[in-house]
Amino acid sequence: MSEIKEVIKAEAERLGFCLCGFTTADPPDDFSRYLQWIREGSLGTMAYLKREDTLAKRADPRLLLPDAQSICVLAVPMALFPQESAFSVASYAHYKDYHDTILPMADDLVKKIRSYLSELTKEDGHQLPLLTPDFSYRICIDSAPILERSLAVRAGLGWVGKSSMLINRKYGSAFFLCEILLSLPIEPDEPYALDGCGSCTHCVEDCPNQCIDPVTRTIQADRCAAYLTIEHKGDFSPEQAALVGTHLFGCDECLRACPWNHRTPSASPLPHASAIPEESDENLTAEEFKAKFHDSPVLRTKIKGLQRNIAAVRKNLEKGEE
Ligand code: B12
Ligand code: SF4
Ligand code: SF4
Repeated sequence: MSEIKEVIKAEAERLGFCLCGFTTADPPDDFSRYLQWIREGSLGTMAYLKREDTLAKRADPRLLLPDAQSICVLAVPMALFPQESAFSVASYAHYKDYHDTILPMADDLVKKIRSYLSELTKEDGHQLPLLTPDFSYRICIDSAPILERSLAVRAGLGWVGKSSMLINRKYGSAFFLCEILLSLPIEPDEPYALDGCGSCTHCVEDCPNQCIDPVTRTIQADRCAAYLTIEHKGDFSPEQAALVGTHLFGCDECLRACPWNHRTPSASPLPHASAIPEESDENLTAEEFKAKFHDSPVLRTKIKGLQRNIAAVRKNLEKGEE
């Protein structure tokens, strides 16, 4: 059983995943932390995070794949790009939309597992009832209702930092997570039991909006510049516009502040987006916006959202000059 795990880990590395660990498909112990965060109610317009059906799935991943027996948790590294403009753009927006680019990597891994198990079955000349090549699976990347960071801790990838980011000793926190739920019974890895944050509070101090709670290791999302510039629907109130600061799209301040990211290997297998947002995008037509950002996560804000962000940043920069 552990041989298949080693085969999958080696294949994951070959495909460009920097981390790969396994956990069971059992409900995560800290769903209560999620519920508490929901109750505190700093969701802003992200109401989808508290829908009854998706809460149930976060509480029990087997609702996403009824015969799931194990979960393969993977990470893909990204570089933290230097900020070249006063209108700052999160590093992940330098890459093509990661939902689209990580999916084929995970699909390839599933194909490799299937062909490995087919070969094994042929070689052995008999059926392996538990490790069948006819296994079922489900890939989750960000948008599925699953507690990605909790499962990553349980699969041994790292710890949840005060910034609420999942951090690994070698790769810091500049990476994306992806899970493959499998009907195969693969031996789980040891959960990550250490806390690499210690007495550090750099992210708490550097967060421009003081929205990090170092005790619960969650953030007050409706004050977070990443939320406001990516997820917030509708216009900004004057207070929200001020909280946007100089962030045109997303925010990396708590990643940049983290000492674990200062020695992160910067190579990423992910392809760069055709364009990154800039101040002059306020003049784009809807068609030009779609064409410019066709492969970028910026599409999520829609043209109105991007123009709203540009207007807020410009005003904040002007205020700073007064
Ligand atoms: C909603 C969301 C957001 C919201 C809210 C973020 C937040 N911190 O809650 C907003 C829009 C603000 C956001 C911003 C960003 N996001 Co986001 N986001 C999500 C999403 C969809 C859900 C997160 C969520 O449920 N939050 C609620 C809190 C309560 O849950 P949680 O963070 O998982 O917290 C758990 C841990 O704290 C855990 N826990 C486990 N063990 C322990 C131990 C201790 C001691 C403690 C205290 C807690 C704890 O319990 C909690 C419940 O499970 C996930 C994808 C997913 N499906 O999980 C991506 C995700 C978290 N985001 C991601 C990224 C990359 C970002 C940004 C960096 C993007 C950017 N540059 O702008 C920022 C970073 C901001 C930040 N500090 O978190 C990555 C993070 C990868 C990583 N290394 O951790 C994810 C996993 C997406 C992915 N597949 O890669 N995001
Ligand atoms: S993404 Fe920015 S605003 Fe949000 S918690 Fe991190 S530093 Fe604060
Ligand atoms: S900056 Fe310090 S406190 Fe914040 S997540 Fe990184 S190590 Fe932890």
